[in-house]
Amino acid sequence: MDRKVIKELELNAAKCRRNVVRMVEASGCGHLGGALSCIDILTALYFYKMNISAQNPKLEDRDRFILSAGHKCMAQYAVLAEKGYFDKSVLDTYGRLNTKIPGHPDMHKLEGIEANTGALGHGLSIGCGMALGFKLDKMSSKVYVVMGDGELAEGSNWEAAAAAAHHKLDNLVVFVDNNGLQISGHTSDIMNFEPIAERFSSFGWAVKDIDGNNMKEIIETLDLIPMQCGKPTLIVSHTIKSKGISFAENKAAYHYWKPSKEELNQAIYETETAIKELELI
Ligand SMILES: Cc1ncc(C[n+]2csc(CCOP(=O)(O)OP(=O)(O)O)c2C)c(N)n1
Ligand SMILES: [Mg+2]
Repeated sequence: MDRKVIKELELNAAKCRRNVVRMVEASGCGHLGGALSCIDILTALYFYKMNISAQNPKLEDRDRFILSAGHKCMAQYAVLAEKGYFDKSVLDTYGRLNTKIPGHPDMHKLEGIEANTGALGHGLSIGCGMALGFKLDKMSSKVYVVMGDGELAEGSNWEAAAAAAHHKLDNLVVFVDNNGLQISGHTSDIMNFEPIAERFSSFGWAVKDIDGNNMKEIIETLDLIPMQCGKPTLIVSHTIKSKGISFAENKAAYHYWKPSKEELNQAIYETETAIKELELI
């Protein structure tokens, strides 16, 4: 793997982390933790893997991305802005009345959003339907879904997991952003779904565990897809909630962040320093 490609993607992810902090700065609050744990995955998908076009967001044979855990949407807005889907000044309207970028993604408000999400447990079913439709229409489009580990507690996911295997949806790729935390604590204490990979494997999926904050590992995994012909792919991505902001990492309290001035300044400093360090390499 070309080191330059990885560095460029890491720099994009760093810029996206700064975009997330910018949104919180503008609105005063936001779902920080889950956005920052999955942002490396979204960066890799949008900048490296998916067949999409910011200039032509409705490209017929585009790949589809569904953020099933819709509260992580600052990550998607950050990446879409960096890709040029909209002007970065829109980031400063996050969460405001009539904004294009509300607290959960709305396909009727923003180009690039393929499904409305926020109520957990629906993105996988939507993704299955899309992937099955592409198969029936003999289209090459792939469907990528990002879910949370806490989200796995929604029973609808398991119906979708069975259907995806039954219909041999090898054009469906799912990342579980396995940061170990959900809204109010450790996922293992609230509703344990470990071992996640083994459970999906028993449903007939091709599975892999990765470090979901390691760009090289994400890219190398994306290069393997589809991992098995005739099977949907599940990538259990071990991540750190609030990754990139030292005082917030791995703490359930930063699921939703309403920063003090000091915390905000520290987060701006850390995310800008990360960009500068990567630009020097
Ligand atoms: C159906 C439904 N129930 C509850 C919620 C409230 N809720 C929002 S985020 C969240 C935790 C999700 O945890 P996880 O999937 O691990 O995502 P992370 O917090 O790690 O980003 C919950 C329970 C919701 N959005 N939808
Ligand atoms: Mg989680």
